[in-house]
Amino acid sequence: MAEATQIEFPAVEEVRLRRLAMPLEEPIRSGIHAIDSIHLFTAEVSAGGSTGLGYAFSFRPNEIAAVAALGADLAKVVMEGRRGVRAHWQAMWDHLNFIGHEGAGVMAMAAIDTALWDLLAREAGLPLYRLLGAAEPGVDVYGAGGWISWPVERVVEEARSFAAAGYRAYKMRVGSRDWRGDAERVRTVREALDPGFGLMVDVNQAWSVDVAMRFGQALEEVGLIWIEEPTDAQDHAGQARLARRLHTPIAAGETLWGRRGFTELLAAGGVDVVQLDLMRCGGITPFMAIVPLVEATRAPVTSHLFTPISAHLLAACARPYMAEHLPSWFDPFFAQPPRIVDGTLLPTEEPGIGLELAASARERWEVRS
Ligand code: SMN
Ligand code: MG
Repeated sequence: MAEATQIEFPAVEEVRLRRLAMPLEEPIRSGIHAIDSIHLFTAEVSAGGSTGLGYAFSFRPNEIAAVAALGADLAKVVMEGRRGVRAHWQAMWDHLNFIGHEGAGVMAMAAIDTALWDLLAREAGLPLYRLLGAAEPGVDVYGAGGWISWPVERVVEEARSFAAAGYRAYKMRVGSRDWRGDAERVRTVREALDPGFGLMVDVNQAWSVDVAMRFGQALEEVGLIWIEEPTDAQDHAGQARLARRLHTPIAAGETLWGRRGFTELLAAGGVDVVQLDLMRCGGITPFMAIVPLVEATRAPVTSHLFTPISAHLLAACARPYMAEHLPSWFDPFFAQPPRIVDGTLLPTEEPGIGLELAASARERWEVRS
């Protein structure tokens, strides 16, 4: 019998919050986003000689400033006294009651909750996936990009670069005003790739159900892995209708907040692939509580961005689907890129999550207020 690991979860001694702002080399567009910079809010929680790290992100400086402002209040909450990780989460959740359980406050608590789980795993001397009860880590990974603002030739080039790097699939953006033109772009990319390499599209909620239906019907023969967020993320009935009527799977969930968001989605009929976003879920604590709700419907779970953390979380799922990686956005912030071997995303085997802010990122992009 192995010795029980006594995890005396220590009282939090320090919470270090940072904001970083990384300009993109060129602005890009999705169906609803115009993005020229990536803004990170990070939380480093120290106790017992270890430090855990979590983060949240946005595209506008004032949004991440709002996250950081509420994060400063939540840092005081976790410093109030010694609690377990879930008790810290509940204390932060209760603290946000007045201002609300969606938006900036939930993003801030997600970063702190992630840091607490990282800290707990480090204190236990285990990679997070083992602490979450997973045995065999490793999940297929797909590359994300293919922006609407790019010429299709550039989308083809990026898709081919992910395929050459061993990724299993590639997600490109559609969602322009010209759905037929988008369909042509998808056919062009599909024809340029080996048949065995997967292709999915992300509408980012830009279309009506009717336009998404026409687009999906026009591309049924292409064999897309999924059509992501085809319409308004809160139109669960519309998404369910698309999922019933189209052969191509419908993926959604990244824009939903917490357990309530997913219970509403599933109650309305759900979609074929359910995508969880770590910061909108509210952190690892609710993420791992939402997964069983989804798996009870037999829908596979995929995780939106947060690639190095998703490697641990998806390993702990019964039916994990592919993880997403958008290297150009997040890899420059951290000391190590995610471990991807032959198209499989692997979590670190070191204690914790394996995230560490890169000194170069702090020097170049830290916002010092
Ligand atoms: C996405 C996420 C964040 C910004 C733009 C686009 C997209 C994805 O929804 O799934 O990566
Ligand atoms: Mg998406």
